[in-house]
Amino acid sequence: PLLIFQTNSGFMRNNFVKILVLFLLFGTGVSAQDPAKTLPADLEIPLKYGAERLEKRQDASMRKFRDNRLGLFIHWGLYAITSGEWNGKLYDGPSSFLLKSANITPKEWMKLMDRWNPTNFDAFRWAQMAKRMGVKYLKITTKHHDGFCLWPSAYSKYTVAQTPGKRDIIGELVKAFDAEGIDVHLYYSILDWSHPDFRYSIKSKEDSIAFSRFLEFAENQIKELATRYPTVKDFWFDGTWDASFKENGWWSAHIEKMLKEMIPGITVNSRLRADDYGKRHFDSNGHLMGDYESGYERRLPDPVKDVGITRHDWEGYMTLPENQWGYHKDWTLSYVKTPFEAIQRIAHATSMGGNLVINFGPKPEGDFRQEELEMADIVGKWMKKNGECIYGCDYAGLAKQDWGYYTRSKDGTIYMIVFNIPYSGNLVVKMPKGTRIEKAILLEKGRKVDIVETSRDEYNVCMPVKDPGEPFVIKLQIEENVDVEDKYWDALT
Ligand code: JFZ
Repeated sequence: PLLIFQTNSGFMRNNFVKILVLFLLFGTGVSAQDPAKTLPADLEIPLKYGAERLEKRQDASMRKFRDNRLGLFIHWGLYAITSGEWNGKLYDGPSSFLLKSANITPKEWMKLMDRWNPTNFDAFRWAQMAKRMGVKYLKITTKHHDGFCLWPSAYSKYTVAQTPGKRDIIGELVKAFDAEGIDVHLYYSILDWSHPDFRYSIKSKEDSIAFSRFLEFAENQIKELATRYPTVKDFWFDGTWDASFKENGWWSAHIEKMLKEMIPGITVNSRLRADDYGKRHFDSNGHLMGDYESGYERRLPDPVKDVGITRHDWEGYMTLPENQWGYHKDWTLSYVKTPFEAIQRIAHATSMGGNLVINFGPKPEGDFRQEELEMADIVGKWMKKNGECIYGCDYAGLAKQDWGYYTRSKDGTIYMIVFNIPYSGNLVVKMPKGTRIEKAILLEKGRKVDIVETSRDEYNVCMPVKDPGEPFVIKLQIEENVDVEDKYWDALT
């Protein structure tokens, strides 16, 4: 019936049916849908503001973004001062949402600017910590939802320039991280709680006019950031889930284009984007918008069910306590992840072709808390020893096994990142037909590990007797295009 409709009906009706099909296929869910669900080309609807391309970007900047694999997120702003507390009451939600959860007016909130004076802030010390941690890029909040800007924006009165601290935090960070060879990515929230022209939805002509002014303001700020800090490698947009924004998909496409003209090679996250029909991240035809999917937040794709995501670049985000981005004075309110859990997420992300970004929320004076320094230290030590299985590595195309995660380097080496050792001591590896494991080596010690072929294309990699006490890596050298010899176990009986 669909085909008859398509050949006999007019354009509008034709598209109506397609949209109906799209709706049935994708529903209205937002981010991180199953990316394997794309449409037969003849069912696609024409989009002016949809995906720019169907394949991964393969230029040098995108390859650098991908090879980086591990990043550091920093959420810093006035919420570090309140640190989850208002009028003697402690709020257990994200400290960066205090304005909302404690019902504070923007005017009252911005009085905190008088107390912004991070005397201990030293961008070079931050960059050195990042270097020790082994992160290859920094994502820094230029402006979070409250509207306070960490750079002296000419378009807002709520900026560092109007505080006792005065210093251009973004400028100092870009300089220090550039000097350490760590890429800088700028976070920018479109959602703005203190701008009078911001609207959640457009209900009247006045709303429409105000929101147009708001989009002009945001564009000016984005342009200003790209002009002031032209060495940055990425813009990461947030706060794009409201109806007002979704109705203006054209603007998100325009901003992506503008940034790519201003800074050649720049990457932009999918969360910036909405299409002609207000569909976010993935357009109405199921194609990824922006350069990488940024919907994996505080969770990661399932290693078995979600392998479809390996067709895209993506980035996942992890907070130390549950959903705590900015500094919160009380970390007993939720579980706090340990460094080994962070390392597991790093391995998990790389094994599925994604990046992982670990979030820190510095104190108002500019210091990191003890737990963060410890995280940086342990992750950094592990990355120093084992980084070769993460940086520049990707999805290996092998079936997930219980002991941990596979990654593959550009030269075809397979890495086994081991988190669980079975009682048998044997780590099972299933290789594709026509390949053979030539050699297994403990990455850290360079020592050979025994391998036994247990049935066709299946091996036991025999665990070293001594437990290394931390996640460890075995390197597999693979021989490809092997002639398959007949063996007695080929018989099925
Ligand atoms: C947003 C912010 O609200 C939060 O403060 C932080 O900056 C984070 C990086 O981004 O929070 C989100 C955004 C998207 C989802 C969840 C939380 N999501 O898509 O599931």
